[in-house]
Amino acid sequence: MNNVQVLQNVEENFQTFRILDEKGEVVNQDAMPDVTDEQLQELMRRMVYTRIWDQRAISLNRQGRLGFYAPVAGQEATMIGTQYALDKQDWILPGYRDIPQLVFHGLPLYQAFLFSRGHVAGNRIPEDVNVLMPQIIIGAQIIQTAGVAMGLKRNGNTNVAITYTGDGGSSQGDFYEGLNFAGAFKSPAIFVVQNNRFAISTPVEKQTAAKTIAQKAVAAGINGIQVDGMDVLAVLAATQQARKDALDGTPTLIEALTYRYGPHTLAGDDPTRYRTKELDTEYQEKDPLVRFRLFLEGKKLWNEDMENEVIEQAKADVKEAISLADKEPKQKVSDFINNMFETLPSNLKEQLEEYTAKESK
Ligand SMILES: Cc1ncc(C[n+]2csc(CCOP(=O)(O)OP(=O)(O)O)c2C)c(N)n1
Ligand SMILES: [Mg+2]
Repeated sequence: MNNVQVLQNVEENFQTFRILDEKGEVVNQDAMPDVTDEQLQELMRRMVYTRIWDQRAISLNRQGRLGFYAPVAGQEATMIGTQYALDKQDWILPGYRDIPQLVFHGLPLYQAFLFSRGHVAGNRIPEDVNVLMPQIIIGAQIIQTAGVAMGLKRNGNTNVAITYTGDGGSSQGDFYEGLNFAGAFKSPAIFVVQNNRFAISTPVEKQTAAKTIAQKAVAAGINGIQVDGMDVLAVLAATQQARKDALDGTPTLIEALTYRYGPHTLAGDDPTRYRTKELDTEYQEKDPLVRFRLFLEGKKLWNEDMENEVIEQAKADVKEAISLADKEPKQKVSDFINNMFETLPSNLKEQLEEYTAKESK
């Protein structure tokens, strides 16, 4: 086999894994994850809940009541499906958009709102919630994940570490280092690339010459799978398998094909300047909630009343969380400095004194 054939051979082996098609029909019964009817309903509940809270967060941001926010609509199946496959004791190393995974892993919603405001109390993760704070630096959590997973294994733990990045993040040097390290040390790690086709305005076609991001696993000697990231059942099944394999010594790179309907963040990018209407429509027709709703309705497991109940619950929870976040004492500059360092560098001592004096008035 020559080099071209080797590459073709690799690429042919990375077909998109899917269980439900766009109409909610099962196209891959053999791969169906082993879940009860109640668990299927819970997956739907979580996706609906996330979409509503995302809408509320966007409007709270516009009212000036939230700070940094990266919308998630379109990516619910990837976020919810991967987290649902985890054990409570597994560790999540998230990026800035991955707030739903943290909340369903146990981070109180009001703390997610405080994180959005840049308040340090948003990063005081409760003791029993195994998540790190969201990483803003693209790709920085990937090597850490290989290390956290290695630590879990060395301590005799039977848990995994999972991390999330984007199509853009997969171009960072840290991405390759992390995958390689995890493979070499058989770290129980799962790397999820949420390929939403854009890194802010840069299309994925400019990100790599590789046909898939999943195939990058090959060079690291780990498992790789490309999954339809708008099919919650496929995402769940792929992550359950990845978790088993991770504990058996083989990490997995999961590339989830997805789309963000909204802007990159609420800081002002305008998607109409870098995406076409046709592309938006193409992905809206794959919507994870529509597809899964059709599937559940076909099994008589979902109806409008159930949906409305979740919508009301999500709205009420957001209201309560924002009022809890409002009760947190305002962050002072002196808190900020004190929280950053155990031993203060000399150049900040003067500033700390200055702010402490100002803020105690
Ligand atoms: C090291 C680094 N470089 C640049 C940035 C600025 N930046 C923030 S988000 C982003 C795009 C990331 O795109 P992708 O990885 O596809 O993630 P997505 O937001 O689409 O989920 C960039 C370049 C950053 N935060 N960190
Ligand atoms: Mg992206």
